Amino acid sequence: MWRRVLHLHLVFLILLSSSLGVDRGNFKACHQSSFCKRCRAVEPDKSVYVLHLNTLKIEDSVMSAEIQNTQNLVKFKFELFSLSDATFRMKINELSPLKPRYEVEHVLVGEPQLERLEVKERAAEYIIVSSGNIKAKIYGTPFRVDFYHGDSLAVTANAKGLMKFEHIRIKPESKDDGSEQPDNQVNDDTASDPGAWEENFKSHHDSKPNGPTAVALDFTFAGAHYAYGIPLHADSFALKSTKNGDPYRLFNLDVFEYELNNPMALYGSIPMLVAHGPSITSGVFWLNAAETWVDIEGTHDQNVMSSIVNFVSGSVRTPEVNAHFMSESGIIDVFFMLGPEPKNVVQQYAKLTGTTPLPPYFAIGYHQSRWNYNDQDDVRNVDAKFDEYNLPMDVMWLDIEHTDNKKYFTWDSRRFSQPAEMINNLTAKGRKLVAIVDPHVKRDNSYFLHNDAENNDFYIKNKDGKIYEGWCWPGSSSYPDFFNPAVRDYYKTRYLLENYHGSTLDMHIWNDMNEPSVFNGPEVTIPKDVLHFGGWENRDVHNQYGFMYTIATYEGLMARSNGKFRPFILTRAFFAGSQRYTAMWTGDNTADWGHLKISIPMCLSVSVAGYPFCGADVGGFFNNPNSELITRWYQAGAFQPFFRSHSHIDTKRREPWLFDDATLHHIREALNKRYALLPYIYTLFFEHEISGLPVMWPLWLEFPSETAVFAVDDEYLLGDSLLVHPVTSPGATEVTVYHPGVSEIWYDVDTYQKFEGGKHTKIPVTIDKIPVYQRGGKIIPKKERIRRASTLTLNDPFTLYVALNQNKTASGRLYMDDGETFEYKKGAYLYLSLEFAGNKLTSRKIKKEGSFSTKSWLERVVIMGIESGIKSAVVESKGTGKITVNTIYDNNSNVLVVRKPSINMAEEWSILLQ
Ligand code: NBV
Repeated sequence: MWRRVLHLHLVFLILLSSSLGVDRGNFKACHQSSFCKRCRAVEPDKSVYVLHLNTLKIEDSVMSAEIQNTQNLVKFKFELFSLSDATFRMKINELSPLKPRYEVEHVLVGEPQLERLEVKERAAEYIIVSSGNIKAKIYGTPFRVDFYHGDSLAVTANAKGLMKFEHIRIKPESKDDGSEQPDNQVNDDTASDPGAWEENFKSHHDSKPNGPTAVALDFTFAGAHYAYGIPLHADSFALKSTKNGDPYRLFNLDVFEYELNNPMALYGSIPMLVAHGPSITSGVFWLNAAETWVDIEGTHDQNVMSSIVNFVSGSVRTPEVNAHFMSESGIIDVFFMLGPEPKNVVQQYAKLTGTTPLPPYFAIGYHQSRWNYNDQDDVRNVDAKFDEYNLPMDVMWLDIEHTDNKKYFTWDSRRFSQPAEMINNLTAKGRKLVAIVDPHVKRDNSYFLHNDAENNDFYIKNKDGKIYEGWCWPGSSSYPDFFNPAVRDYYKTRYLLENYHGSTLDMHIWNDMNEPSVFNGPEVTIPKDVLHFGGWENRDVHNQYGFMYTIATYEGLMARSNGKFRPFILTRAFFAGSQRYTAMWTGDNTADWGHLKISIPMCLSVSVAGYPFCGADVGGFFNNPNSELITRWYQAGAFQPFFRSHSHIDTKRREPWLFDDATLHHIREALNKRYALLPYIYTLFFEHEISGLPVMWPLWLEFPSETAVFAVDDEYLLGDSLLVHPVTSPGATEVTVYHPGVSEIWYDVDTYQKFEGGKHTKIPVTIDKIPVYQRGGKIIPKKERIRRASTLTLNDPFTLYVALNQNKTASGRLYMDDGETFEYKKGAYLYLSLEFAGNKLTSRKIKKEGSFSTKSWLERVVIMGIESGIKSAVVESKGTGKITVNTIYDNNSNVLVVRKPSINMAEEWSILLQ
């Protein structure tokens, strides 16, 4: 048996690793996709779509009208919904389709809240409707809509007239005698396209029973310098012009050894784009789960860049960005988030699709993974070594080899004979386990999951109605249809402790390969013509499959503890809405500097698309990092939301102690920095849940008018208070850091050296240096006693780092709870507002009621940028009364330390410096 597994593994490796880097030939370019070609061929300014203004109706919050294709006379239903929070929704569907077209479900958090629409102006050629601060000007001929925030034009739909809506039609030769065109058949670009009714790619045939069904629309963002988002791509944060290459592609795929700086599709897709300029930010959310390509013009484009320059100097046109979305099927369903500030757009999107619920505390600690830890002794030893070498670590991970022959929900009985004991050994030290559960099911009659799936008709089907079979890790596999609620319900029960033998409440889940990955499928996934629940083709729903799978996992983990404990799930495939259930990572990267560097823009892109819990495999998945690369990667990863080291089965073992002493030391330092910051990062996650703001912020989120930060890819803000500029090049002796904000002050967190905002500075970087800066005016809470795992630090004392701005004030927040249950939803938490002004630091509860008590106390306050002359500090709280404590001042760094104020953090208190 082992030999067979090994053989399969080898065959696969030989098949795939014969080339270095991605095999582009495995994946379609736009010119190999008939619908992409047709959509891209639409010529600008020749729109054939008109909106008949005389058909227009307005009822409360909804405006509807008929749109018509003037060439083939097909009619469409146009609807414009005015939503709360400066958002419009526009839907266009066939007025009377031959068959229903797929409309995405499960993504929106609920029915969006509607706002009343008012008619502002009516003319022969247009109508203006408004609601609150936003308005839409709808033109009839050609059809076009301008969306405004106040009087500023933000987005125009169909600005270039690239709209396309291919109605469902009868196949030409299917007319009985074949003599004439069927009734709804037309002589358009599909008639001459051999790919319209069937398409071949490599050895794969796509039968396309519904023929051409593409939808496309273009958007122009007036005043925008760049567009961002539409993840996941291994590319710059500011989207590039696609004029001379392929569009950005959104189609969930398992791309082996993905390449950097290109728009190829990767594991996850979020069709959310944010366009930003100094005076307006707006976003477009294209709610479509089919394969989608997006052309971008304007950004990084020489002409536009020079027109921006000219604009600044008073001539030529306003800068703008154009985005052209093209999807293979579905309807046009698009949300316009009209800002006007960047934070508004991010929050408007969060309102539609939801936020990430506060993760358990351990999930933001450090994760130790590898494909694979060989057996339970290996796990035990690695776990013990982390203690031996004084390295904090919260979670150990098990990859696919822990199972009985890749039958998920089982254990290899020889190598993991006592899984529960193994987990309890971790738990005893406050640690957790994560085990992988992939969606492909081994077609093995002795496997309960396969039998249950067959007996209950749970698998996705070929178009002929037979169960679809593909090749994956276990060999011949089938794929449960997670669009079917009965399948999700069944999976949910698999996670119950009585069903998942050997699991415990301390074991969390990793969902991989859920694009889904099929080794022998077209583009390494399932064919487009396989059928899901409700008769929808994979073509219609593809990008949602992995997301539906993780919903089942989430519900399973919720059910197993009766909703008591917060689940932690990592997913590789994702879609809009995934953020409500899972963390994600950037997949199979490589141990090289380029991959380290790109982890920043990749995580920023998902962050602005509403998905905060992002990380990249620390060290790189493929190949072996040298000591410098692994050091720099830990240093960078320590400041990213999800922090996990992971590596391919064929790489050398790379636990930190396997490197030289200096490297081990630097890794330990990076881990310690992460652990000290956990209270701050946890507070950011809490605030994300309630506000929708990300954890990792692009600089323009906080400094929207500072054009110098618009294309920055090598630094970011962690929340509003820390600037992070990881070192991502080999042999670096210095990096150029941009400290944003002209009137800001930034303090180096290691040396307290001050930097003025609005300037580039060369910073020397020895191998132990992580350039991180605290913003003047901000207070950061830390816990500096480093223990084996974050869960053991619950009652540890805090140090507050107070960085003064030019006005000698600062503020911050601190969130605390039990770190693992949903009791916080019932108010069992502390959320504190910390303020420093007039030489007095105060802590007040933002939420007064609630029932969370803590043993944590205030151990130290470090104040940066303060003048000398302070003699002592008077602490006042209910518990302590008024007491005077010592302070120490350092003249060189202008830092004052208040020692042992010893106040319980659950109290309201003040410290007056005298
Ligand atoms: O399960 C094995 C790997 C996993 O380690 C990795 O993190 C995933 O992204 N998995 C992909 C399968 C195939 C890797 C070539």
